[in-house]
Amino acid sequence: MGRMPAVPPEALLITVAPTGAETAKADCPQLPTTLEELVATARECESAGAAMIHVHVRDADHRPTLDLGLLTETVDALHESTDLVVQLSTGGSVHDPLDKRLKVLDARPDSCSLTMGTTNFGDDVFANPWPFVCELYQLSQERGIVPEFELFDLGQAHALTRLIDRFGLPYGGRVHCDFVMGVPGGMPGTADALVAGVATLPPEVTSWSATGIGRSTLPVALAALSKGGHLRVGMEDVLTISRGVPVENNAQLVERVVGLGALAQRRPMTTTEARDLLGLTPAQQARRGSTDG
Ligand code: KMH
Ligand code: ZN
Repeated sequence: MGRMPAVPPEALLITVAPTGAETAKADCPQLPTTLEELVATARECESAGAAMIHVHVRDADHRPTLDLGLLTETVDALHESTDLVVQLSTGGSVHDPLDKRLKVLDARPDSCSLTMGTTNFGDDVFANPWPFVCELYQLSQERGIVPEFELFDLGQAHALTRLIDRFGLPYGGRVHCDFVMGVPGGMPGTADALVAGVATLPPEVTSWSATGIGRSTLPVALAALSKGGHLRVGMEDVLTISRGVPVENNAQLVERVVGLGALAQRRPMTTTEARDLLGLTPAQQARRGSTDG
């Protein structure tokens, strides 16, 4: 078992995933795609109850990019303007090459997403071959970046056992996973699939969250609360607040799950608690700052 965090069970980690790589700005003008929009969204979501942000960056034409300068500028701006745990996506878009996805860690986020296997992704393929998973994991350990293991399918939950057996625990000693459910090609966004996923997690896992894509957002959130898990929400994952009604902004989605959490007697986790949960203690962060220069 990993080193267990001292965060109380009523604390609910809410991660906001505000942008993603799939939706075009032209189709959804309220999607935060500029740095100013992203920072404003991050501040609103932090006030609403989010403690971590999962970030995809867009270029000047609002298209997804893994440009290292933009990624670094974004991490720095989010650290300056918020106390959120900043997690960069290493998944990028389905068109991003593996070598550029490894370079994301050069932007020095607190956390990085790390998807545990290849998934059909609509009509595309989200490639995560085993050697890439191993390389990204070892790089995260070397750089002192806490991975969040993204699980799109049951086999990926099982692959986490293989990864930890082979390379040991992540930096910080905690193991945090996120079930990404309801992707066309991955596991369905159902309570049954979540229960199977949680039962498959290796014993080293110290915390997990879940998100349901599109209309599976509510069933997955309710099932995750029932199982004592944490939540990810945001416009990366869902663009309607109810059938046919567009999401106005990311904070609206955060506020909704704060309300669901309250019904389940869970309150939003603070950013300090989130750092403890994920193994990002102040001492470790200070050490990272001084050794990485
Ligand atoms: N955009 C998807 C292809 C991640 O951020 O790590 C991959 C994704 C997962 O969103
Ligand atoms: Zn993502």
